[in-house]
Amino acid sequence: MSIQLYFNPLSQPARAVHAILVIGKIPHDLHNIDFMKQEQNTPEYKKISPSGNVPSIVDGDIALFESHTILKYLAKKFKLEKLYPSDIVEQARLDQYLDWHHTGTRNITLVARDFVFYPKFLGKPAPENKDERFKELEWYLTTFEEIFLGNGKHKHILGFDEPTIADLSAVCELVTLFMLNIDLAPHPHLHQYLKHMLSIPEVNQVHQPVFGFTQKFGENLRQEYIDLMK
Ligand SMILES: N[C@@H](CCC(=O)N[C@@H](CS)C(=O)NCC(=O)O)C(=O)O
Repeated sequence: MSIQLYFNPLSQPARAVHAILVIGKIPHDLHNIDFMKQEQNTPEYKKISPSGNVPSIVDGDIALFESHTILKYLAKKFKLEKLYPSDIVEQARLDQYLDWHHTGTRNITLVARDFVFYPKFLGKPAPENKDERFKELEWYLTTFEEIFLGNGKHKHILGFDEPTIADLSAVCELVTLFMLNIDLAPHPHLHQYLKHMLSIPEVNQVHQPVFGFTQKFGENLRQEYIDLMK
């Protein structure tokens, strides 16, 4: 039976789940949830995802929301050992990133939401603490490079030989930097990491819609980002 994925291609966590389905060659059907039509808040959808968020999946009798829960479930169910090893120590190491992500890397989207998406598409004024929020974001980017990329020593998060679900979650979030147009020059390890992750065909594939969106709506896009969106 195919996995039913409820998603939106512009959603970072939804792309991460889409990526594991494609990488793992897991049979699946995609159901686009249109935020403009508020489809995430219908009573019918909330039976699947009570939080009213994407991604969510239905697998036979079970419905799940929260991307990291779904990524772990799919990796375990389909024995995608490299993406989420069965060894509990390796799992715990990856869980460190997955937990940190929600209040760490995820800040990229929160800043983009408040300073780009809401003002641009909903006409909502941007908060006044722009300098503070961008400074805080810089701190998270530096911390990501230091702790999780070992300041360039690691090709993948925490030095795993192959990409893991931590990398899938991270790269989907990092791509939102493009809309923020943040200068990557002070973050060479992050730049290198993005280049590598986006060269993985399946990861690149699930990003094509968001690349189209970014090229259409991104303002004064930096050449480094244009080069990454191939
Ligand atoms: N922690 C959740 C975050 C999910 C989330 O924030 N999804 C957003 C899209 S990126 C959403 O569905 N938003 C619906 C809304 O804002 O109404 C996860 O990792 O799955």
